[in-house]
Amino acid sequence: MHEYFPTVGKLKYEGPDSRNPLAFKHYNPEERVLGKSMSEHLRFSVCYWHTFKGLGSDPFGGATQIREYERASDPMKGAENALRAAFEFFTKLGVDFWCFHDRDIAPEGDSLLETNQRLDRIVDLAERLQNDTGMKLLWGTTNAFSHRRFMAGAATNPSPAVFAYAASQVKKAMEVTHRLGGAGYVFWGGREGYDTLLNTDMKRELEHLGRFLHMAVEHRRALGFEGALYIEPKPKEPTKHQYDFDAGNCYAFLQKFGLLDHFKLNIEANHATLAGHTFQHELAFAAANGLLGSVDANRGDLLLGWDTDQFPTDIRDATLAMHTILQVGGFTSGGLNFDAKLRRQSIDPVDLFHAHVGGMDTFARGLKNAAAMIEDGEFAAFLGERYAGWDGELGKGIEAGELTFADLEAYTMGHGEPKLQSGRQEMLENLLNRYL
Ligand code: XLS
Ligand code: NI
Ligand code: NI
Repeated sequence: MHEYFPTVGKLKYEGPDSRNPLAFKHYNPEERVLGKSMSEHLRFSVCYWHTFKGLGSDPFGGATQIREYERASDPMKGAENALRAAFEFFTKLGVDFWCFHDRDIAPEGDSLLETNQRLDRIVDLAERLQNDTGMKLLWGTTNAFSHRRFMAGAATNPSPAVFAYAASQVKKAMEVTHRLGGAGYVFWGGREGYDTLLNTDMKRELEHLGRFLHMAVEHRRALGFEGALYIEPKPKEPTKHQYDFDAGNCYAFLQKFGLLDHFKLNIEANHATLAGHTFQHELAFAAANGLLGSVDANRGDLLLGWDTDQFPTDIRDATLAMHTILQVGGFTSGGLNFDAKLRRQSIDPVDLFHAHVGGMDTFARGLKNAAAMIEDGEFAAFLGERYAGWDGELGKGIEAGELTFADLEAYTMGHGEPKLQSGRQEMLENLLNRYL
C-alpha cells in the first residue's frame, strides 16, 4: 500500500529521558492514572480540517505546505487520497479518535444531491478505514460557514432558504456521523452572529437558532443517534460578534430555548481566551453547570488577537484543565481534539507529527500532574477549610433556605464583626508549581 508519511514509523513511548523528538516522553497509553489508562482519560483526537486541508495559508498568502495527496487532478480522487493519508497518520501517531466537517472530507458538487452523493462515497471509504484500523469518530460537524451562501450565517441567516439549506446540510452530516459511530456531533456557529447591528434583527435570529437546534434534537431522536450534541462557544471571528460567545452565553441560550437537556459544550482553549477568559474558567463554568462535554485543545498567542489555533504546549494550562476535568469525573463521550494547525513555515509532513507529539505529551503531563494534585489532596483540603463555615449551623441554615434577612440581621447583631481568613493565593500558586 502507498505510504504518505514514509519517513515516520509507528511512534512509541520512550519515557522522560528519551531525546528522540518523535517519541512520547510522557504519553504512555496503557499507563494507569487514577484507575484508568491514559488513553481512556485523554481520548485524543486529530482534526481533519487543519491537519489535512489547512495548508499554511493566511489572509496574506496561499498554501505553503505541499502535500502529495493534494496533487490528484480529480477532486474526488484527491479526497480519497487525503483520507488514506489521514488514516495512515492516525495509526502512526497512535490516537483513537478523529473529527471532521462534511466539506473537509468530500468536496461540494454542483447541487446538494451531488454533494451528498460525494459525501456518501467518501464515508464508505472512511467506514472501511475505521474498520481496518480501529479508529473511532469523536464527533462530526458541518461546515456551514465557508460557502458564500452562508455569508450572513446559516441558522441565523435573514433568508429562510439559506436556513433550509443549512438544515439539509446538518441533517446529512448528522446521518453520516451516526453511520460512522460518532460519539458526538458539534455545532460551531461559524457565522451565527453579526457584522453590524444596523442590518441585524438579533431577537429573531436567536429565535431561529433555537428552532434550528430543536430540529436537530428531533432528527437525532429520529435517527436513533446516541452521540452527544455539543455547542462550541466562540466570541468572534469570522463575525464581529458570535451568539455562542462563551459558555455563559450558551448556558443562557440553552435555558431560554429549553435545550439544556440536549446539549453540552465543546470548550476550545483559544476561544476562551478570545472571550477574555482563561481556558480553565470556561471549563470550570461548564463543569459547574453540568455542561462539560468535550475539548478542542489548542492555544492562542498572548500578543495576537485572533484564533491562532496553535498546538498546546503549556503544561500549567494543561494541568489546570485536566484538574478541572478530572474533578467532574473525566470525559464520557468527549475527548481532547487537537483543533490546531501548523505554523505557516512548518512545511514538512513530519511537522504534523512533531506538533501532535508535543500536544499529547503536554496533556499527558497535565493529566499526571492533576492526578497527583488530587491524590495529595492539599488543594481539596484548603477549599474544605475555606468553606467550612457553610458546614456549620449558620451556613447550613442559609443553604437550606431556612433563614431570612431578619434572622441574619439578628445573627449579625449578636456576633459582631465576622472573623476573616487569608485567601493564601501566593501559597497556592507556589503549591501548584510543585506539581509542574
Ligand atoms: C473554529 C472552530 C471550528 C470548530 C468546528 O474556530 O474551532 O474549527 O471546532 O467547526
Ligand atoms: Ni474548534
Ligand atoms: Ni477555533
